[in-house]
Amino acid sequence: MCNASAASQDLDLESVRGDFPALDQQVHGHPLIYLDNAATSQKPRAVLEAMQRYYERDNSNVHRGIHELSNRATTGYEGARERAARFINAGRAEDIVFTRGTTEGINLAAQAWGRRRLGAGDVILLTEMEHHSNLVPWQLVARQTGARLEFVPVTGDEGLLDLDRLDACLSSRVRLFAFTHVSNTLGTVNPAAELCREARRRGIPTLVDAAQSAGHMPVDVQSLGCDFLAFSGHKICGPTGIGVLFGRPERWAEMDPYQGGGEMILSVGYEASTWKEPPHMFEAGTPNIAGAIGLHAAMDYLDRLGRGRIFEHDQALGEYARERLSTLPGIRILGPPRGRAGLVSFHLRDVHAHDVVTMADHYGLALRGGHHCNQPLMRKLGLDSTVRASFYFYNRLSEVDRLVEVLGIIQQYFNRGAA
Ligand code: C6P
Repeated sequence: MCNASAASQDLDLESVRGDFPALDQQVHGHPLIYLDNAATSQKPRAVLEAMQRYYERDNSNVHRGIHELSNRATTGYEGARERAARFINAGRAEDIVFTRGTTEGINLAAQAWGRRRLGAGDVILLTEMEHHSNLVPWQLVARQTGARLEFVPVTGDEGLLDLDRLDACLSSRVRLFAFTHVSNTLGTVNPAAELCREARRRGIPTLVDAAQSAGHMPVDVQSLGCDFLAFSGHKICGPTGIGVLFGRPERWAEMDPYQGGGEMILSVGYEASTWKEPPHMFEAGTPNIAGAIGLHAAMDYLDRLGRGRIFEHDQALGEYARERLSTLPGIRILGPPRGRAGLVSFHLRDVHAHDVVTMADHYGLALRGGHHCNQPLMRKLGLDSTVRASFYFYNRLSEVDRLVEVLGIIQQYFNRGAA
């Protein structure tokens, strides 16, 4: 039996839940049980209030004016950049570029770095468990440059990277290794530091997709040793439309601008222009100022709770859920039995994932069903969809119990129909 109850007691769950207005509601006559945190997390009052305060008092454009409100907006925006650097131990605020989210961060690296640095015959190494956001941008850049993609295999339902193949995969043709820290479908926590170390030993730059890890565990780019790392604000209690791309100074130095426009330039002529240094070179146009301020509040909030504690709580819920779910007949659970992140993805025999999610919604349960933007992995596993329950620090063990109970009701309903 896992240490689920011990971990839950470490967090003062009731007071934490009280910080999240959205959790306190009924859905279809039942108390909401929000288990779709891998898609997006709920937002604490501290984040909502920080954004409201900004719009009510400081709303202005950044870096343009020298009036009081513009100075306040600039201070808030640049303060968020410094906070983001501390959040992932980046060392320098200049190495933080604000993006719309993980997807844009990876596209930025692919286009601004990959397009300039890759050529025919080069290999971009990914893994078989990548989210479409860490696959399609590399497919695009491969088409543009003549590079090709290769993949570190996934072992099967237990969802681990086949590390015995890593050495062969990291061949002399590899110019970049991009991989997810935590799989949004399998719940696997990849050994990111080890993967970066092996790549670095061979002189290969790395990109870590931290969409599912940054808000759930301590993430330190210096101890990971990665070259790029991307994450989204909305999955870590912040607002939508803001994210972070970290890059090492030597990587920024190898890059062309991503987009052109205001804010990123030094001097513009009719024929040609020059641009600022990173990070501003990569932030064309008016940025998401309120988003950055909300993200700042979210990072403060998470670090007050402690991401180490959050990880323990998430893991305990994930393992408890895996154990309880395995008692259901005809269930196929993906991902490792132990050491998993706080999400469980599964398939129920004879019931389509969309039917499960639709029926569960009538009981107030928010789940996700589908391919979770992991179509090639699903195909490899012989599935077209799974149901996914994904947890965060405000979820309770009793919500897992209710999930299992409702799934039992759904199975009974469909089995009666089939009889
Ligand atoms: N996964 C999920 O329900 P954006 O959309 O840019 O904030 O994040 C993209 C992304 C990248 N990598 C991983 C590992 C992810 O899980 C996600 C988003 C959501 O699982 C939406 S498909």
